[in-house]
Amino acid sequence: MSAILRAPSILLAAITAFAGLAAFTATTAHGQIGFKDAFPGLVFDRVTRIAEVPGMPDKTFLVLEQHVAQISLVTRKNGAWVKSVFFGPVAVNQQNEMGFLGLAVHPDFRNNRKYYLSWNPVAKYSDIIDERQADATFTKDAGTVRNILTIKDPEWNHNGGTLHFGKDGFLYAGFGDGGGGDNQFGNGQNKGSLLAKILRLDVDHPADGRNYGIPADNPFVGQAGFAPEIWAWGFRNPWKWSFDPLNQDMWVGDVGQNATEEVDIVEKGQNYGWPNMEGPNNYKGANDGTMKLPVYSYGRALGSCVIGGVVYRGNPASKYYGTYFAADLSGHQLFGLKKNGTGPAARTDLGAIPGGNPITFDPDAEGNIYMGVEKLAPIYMLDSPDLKPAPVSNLSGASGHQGYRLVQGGQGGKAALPPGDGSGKADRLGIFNLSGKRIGYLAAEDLRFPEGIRTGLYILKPLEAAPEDRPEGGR
Ligand SMILES: [Ca+2]
Repeated sequence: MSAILRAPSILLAAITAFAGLAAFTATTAHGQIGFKDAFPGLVFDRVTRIAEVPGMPDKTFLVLEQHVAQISLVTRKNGAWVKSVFFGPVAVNQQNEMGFLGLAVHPDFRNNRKYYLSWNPVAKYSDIIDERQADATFTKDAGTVRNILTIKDPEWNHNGGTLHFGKDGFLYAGFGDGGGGDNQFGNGQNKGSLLAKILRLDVDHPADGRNYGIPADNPFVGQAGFAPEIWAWGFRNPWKWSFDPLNQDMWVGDVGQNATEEVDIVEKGQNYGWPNMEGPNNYKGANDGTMKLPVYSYGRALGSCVIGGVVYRGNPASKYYGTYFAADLSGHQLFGLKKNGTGPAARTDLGAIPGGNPITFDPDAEGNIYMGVEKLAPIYMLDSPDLKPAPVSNLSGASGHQGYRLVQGGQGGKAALPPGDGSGKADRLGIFNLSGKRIGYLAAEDLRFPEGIRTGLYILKPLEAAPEDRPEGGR
């Protein structure tokens, strides 16, 4: 990561300069993806996470600003996006890669108001995960905090810090090798260290003197020498990673040392090789025969610091459905990867990144993809006719009904369907899980998920009345 330290006075000047910013328009070549200002009129400093909050009455995001050390609430109000302070600013370590690094909203946030923040305090050095709570309005942090994990970290670089909940309800957290260079602290293959690892924690059931529980099916539970928190190991700096919203594949961008950047689809219990290997190549050792190869890697001609991205699941009819969008910090090129069976992923270059070094990609419930950059700037949204949600009425469902749409939702939240997409013509929509089983209904006029349906990815289909509950006088 490049070093950009900014004095407060410069920050103020930059804010002033941005006040008159006209609508951002990207020029795009044929077949390329453009970028538009996702929240016109708003700017953010070094955005490391753009997390949609499920179940809110208006579309709402929590935005993490790395060095300002603030969580901003961004909400759609009366047709405009409004930014307010949710939490902070607080004092953090502002050395380059440190600060506010990761945020995950609890799957049951609408009931327990809990969220998780990973960050670095001023004192040198540590990686912290805290559990925090929103207040009853869901628009501000309540001030309650419970430390989940504090890891001593020898250097300012290679901290990782990305957090996400899995569909299994457990919190996954990635951490780098401690920093310096060339794995100088020996954490890459140290099975007892939480650094250079992806961890899986049960934050709802603290046990055995820890502030979290160890899921019983974590891969190394009971194995001598292994920290039981470990889900996967052998990473250098898994700065950004994400789950494919459809199938939970864990796509990790692991930043390389001298020559090679790598993208892994991480499997439970597997070793990704650092520092024996850098990308697919032997580095300070060799593949011991168990180390997994990346699904994609690239050299210095294309960049020097991979920024892991997200898999697009916004529209099953799009040519980009299932494409992993990512970029390089210095390469400034958006690229797409598509998994080729079990073989390596194929890369397509999709356009120049505007306005700075990308540092995070995050999706919203409809599958739109947002990008944060390493300076004071707008948040961008990937923009292409191939990334628009398709009208329900234009899609054929396998069942022969008029159409379907894949949405994220649950827990009483309102399904976000664009107005006029045809779903309103049906009296109601069936909610199907990804196995095709109908688990409930949305009234078309209200579009609220029943409270009992857990937040997740569902298929909605305009539906005729089911035989068991046809209204009186119905067919
Ligand atoms: Ca570090």
